[in-house]
Amino acid sequence: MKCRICQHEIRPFMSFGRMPIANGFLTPEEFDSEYFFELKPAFCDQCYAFQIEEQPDPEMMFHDHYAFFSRTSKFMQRHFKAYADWVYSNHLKGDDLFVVEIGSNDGIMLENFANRGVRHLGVEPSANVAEEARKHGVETIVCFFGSDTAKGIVEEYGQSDALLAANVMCHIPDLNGIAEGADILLKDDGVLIFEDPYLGAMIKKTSYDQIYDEHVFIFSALSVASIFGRHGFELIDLLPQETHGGSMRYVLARKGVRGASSIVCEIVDAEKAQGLHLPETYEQFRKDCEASKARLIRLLEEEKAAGRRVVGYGATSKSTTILNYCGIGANLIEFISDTTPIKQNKCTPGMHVPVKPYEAFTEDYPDTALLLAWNHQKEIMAKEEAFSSQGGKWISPIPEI
Ligand code: DWN
Ligand code: SAH
Repeated sequence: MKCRICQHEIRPFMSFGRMPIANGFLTPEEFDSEYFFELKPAFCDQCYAFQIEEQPDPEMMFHDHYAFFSRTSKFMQRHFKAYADWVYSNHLKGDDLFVVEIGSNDGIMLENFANRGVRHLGVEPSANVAEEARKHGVETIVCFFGSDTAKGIVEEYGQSDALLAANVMCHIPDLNGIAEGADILLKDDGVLIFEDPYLGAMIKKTSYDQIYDEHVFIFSALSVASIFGRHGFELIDLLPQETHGGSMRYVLARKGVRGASSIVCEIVDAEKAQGLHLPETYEQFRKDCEASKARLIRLLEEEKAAGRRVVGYGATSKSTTILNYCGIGANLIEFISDTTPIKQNKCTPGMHVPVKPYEAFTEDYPDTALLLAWNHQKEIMAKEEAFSSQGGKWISPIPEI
């Protein structure tokens, strides 16, 4: 295969096997026509882009019945208010400000700009979540962001002061097109700011569940500097985040226009010390994934042998990789509870575990809960004190089983 960024010849270093669409929750009538592809990660040692070999077409993943609504986590609502406030205080100056967000989902971040009366626009291809954003006063257009979209926005609204994103840049295969779009859209001193799950955290925690169809890339400072450096942008700041199991916020501007923080060099050095630029790091990651898989299966089999009821908590996209890679189905977990209505009373992609409303968990506590939404551990542990204190046991597949 060729690297999506620099066209260098690269080879996958492992396979997670046959995978369905991670957010493709389905009914039994749809089992026969379910789509599968092989999930194989690869690393490019020329431009440092960690990527998957094959990604299904974007339209198969993002459409008018997309299953992920950002507002389901109260913690993330607070996070996005803080993100928006930080952008406003640190990167927006002057009057008649205009902010664009890629992948604005249900408006969780942009509503904070709307509330301040800042001109804003969300670009969101999944029509159902975009509709939810509009209900919160967030102006949204339903389409994929790219250079053509950027031209259209400039014609209608003018250039923007900031182009923002969260957990979407890593979903987009044509990042060269995104960088071109950013160049068209942004004013001369405009900023491109985005955050995504961080490669350094994924390697450290063996959080291989970050790898699924939507996540075509997992970024590091090294790769982001290299990808956007090809298009006249430079990294001027980096802010590590605890969200989604360990993320990084990247701040970019046109080369030479704004000063760069010393943290950029510090983090790049730390990434080299961690070996994120070396192929052998990914060989070790493969071994760590295999060991993690073996431990999780063994633990769930022990629960079953002891006659204990195990239920999954949070039908995350990430869990599609865990369940399918480890072969965990209704044989090992009874069902998964999730608060998202569109996922409820359907089955999980690939392994077809029933997804039930949250009440199915609280009304008849299992012996053990498999915490598939491990990235929301703090929020969930606080919410489920009653389960834990009556003897309920948790298994978290990541970071340590
Ligand atoms: O990058 C992405 C991130 C932002 O969101 C997307 N590609 C898709 C999605 O990934 P995910 O599905 O792994 O995200 P979460 O936030 O880990 O999903 C949490 C799931 O757990 C949701 O379905 C809601 C559910 N949940 C729950 O049932 N009870 C969540 C919380 C906090 C709860 O208390
Ligand atoms: N920003 C939100 C949503 C992340 S989920 C959050 O952090 O919670 C990823 C979102 O990006 C989905 O809503 C999806 O429809 C959208 N998306 C995917 N590809 C896109 C593209 N090329 N342009 C704009 N949005 C895209």
